[in-house]
Amino acid sequence: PSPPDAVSIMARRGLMEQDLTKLDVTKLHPLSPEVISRQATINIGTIGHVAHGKSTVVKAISGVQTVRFKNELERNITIKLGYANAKIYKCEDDRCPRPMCYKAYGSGKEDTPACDVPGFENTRMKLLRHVSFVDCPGHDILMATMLNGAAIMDGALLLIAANESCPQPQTSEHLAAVEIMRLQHLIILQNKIDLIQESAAMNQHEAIQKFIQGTIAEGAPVVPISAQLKYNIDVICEYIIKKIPIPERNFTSPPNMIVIRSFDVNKPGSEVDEIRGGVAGGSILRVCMQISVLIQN
Ligand SMILES: Nc1nc2c(ncn2[C@@H]2O[C@H](COP(=O)(O)OP(=O)(O)OP(=O)(O)O)[C@@H](O)[C@H]2O)c(=O)[nH]1
Ligand SMILES: *[C@@H]1O[C@H](CO)[C@@H](O)[C@H](O)[C@H]1NC(C)=O
Ligand SMILES: *[C@@H]1O[C@H](CO)[C@@H](O)[C@H](O)[C@H]1NC(C)=O
Ligand SMILES: *[C@@H]1O[C@H](CO)[C@@H](O)[C@H](O)[C@H]1NC(C)=O
Ligand SMILES: [Mg+2]
Ligand SMILES: [Zn+2]
Repeated sequence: PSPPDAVSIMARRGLMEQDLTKLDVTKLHPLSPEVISRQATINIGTIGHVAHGKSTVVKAISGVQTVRFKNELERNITIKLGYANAKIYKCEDDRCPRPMCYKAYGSGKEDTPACDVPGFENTRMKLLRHVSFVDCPGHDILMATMLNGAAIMDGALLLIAANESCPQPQTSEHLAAVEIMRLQHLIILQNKIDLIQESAAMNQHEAIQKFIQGTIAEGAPVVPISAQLKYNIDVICEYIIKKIPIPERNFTSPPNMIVIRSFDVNKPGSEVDEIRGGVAGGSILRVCMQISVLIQN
């Protein structure tokens, strides 16, 4: 479609109008409505021990299943860095009770959906953040992959399974890794609380506090959740807004992209003259948002 059609299609889908001929790049900000309508501007990692629920919490927040490669599905673990975007909203009515007034949807959602809290259905919600998840593998042999992902994180969710003792080996290793990289903005998620009694959860809460004492995570919020049952996902949204600051982004400086993943888009057995290059995914430094680029050969 010609550009005016594209603009009107976006408007019909409830996205902010974006007319490139009128856009003043020097005035853009990571929270500009015309930016976050289409593009995530904050990168949030998920870290922690294998199978503690990193990919499940990303799915609960964004609606996107990050585990999609055949070998990942077979083994039910994350192998490559997963990628999923989510829009985070808050109800416009200040009387709407928290934490229910916070809500996340997938990236394609309109910018002003209706609130779904009973009694507030006629109120619109406001788009406050558009975040991009960097879903790390927790398996010990995939530590190098996790470190790649950590390079672009602005904040991270540290997942801890409530039905296992804390810390497990990669709980400590991943925390040490982000500590070395001076990633300060962490939210700890005590996951799988559907599997344990309240008293056990309280005991583990103490163990988590002891574990993070003296680390970069000291003082971080510890939120009990069930990623699978989507319990307390709204609390995570509230903390993402309140605890992970807006990174500085410069929309006019020359782009510099950190590549953290790559994909082969060719079918196995393709002839040489059919080969179409590949896809590099990563984050543009200075603007720093996750994108994928098709490299033509
Ligand atoms: N009961 C329960 N199970 C959960 C919960 N969250 C995740 N699980 C299960 O735990 C298993 C591992 O979840 P994943 O989300 O794949 O864990 P992960 O941390 O992404 O695993 P890796 O990426 O391989 O490190 C899956 O079978 C999930 O269904 C939860 O809140 N409650
Ligand atoms: C794989 O993970 C899904 C949820 O992500 C879960 O429902 C299923 O039981 C798991 N399968 C195995 C074999 O662990
Ligand atoms: C914790 O829960 C998971 C299911 O998510 C299960 O596979 C695992 O064995 C449990 N761990 C313990 C120590 O019971
Ligand atoms: C953004 O980068 C450009 C070019 O590198 C520079 O001139 C400008 O001052 C920067 N703006 C901000 C707000 O840092
Ligand atoms: Mg995973
Ligand atoms: Zn509301």
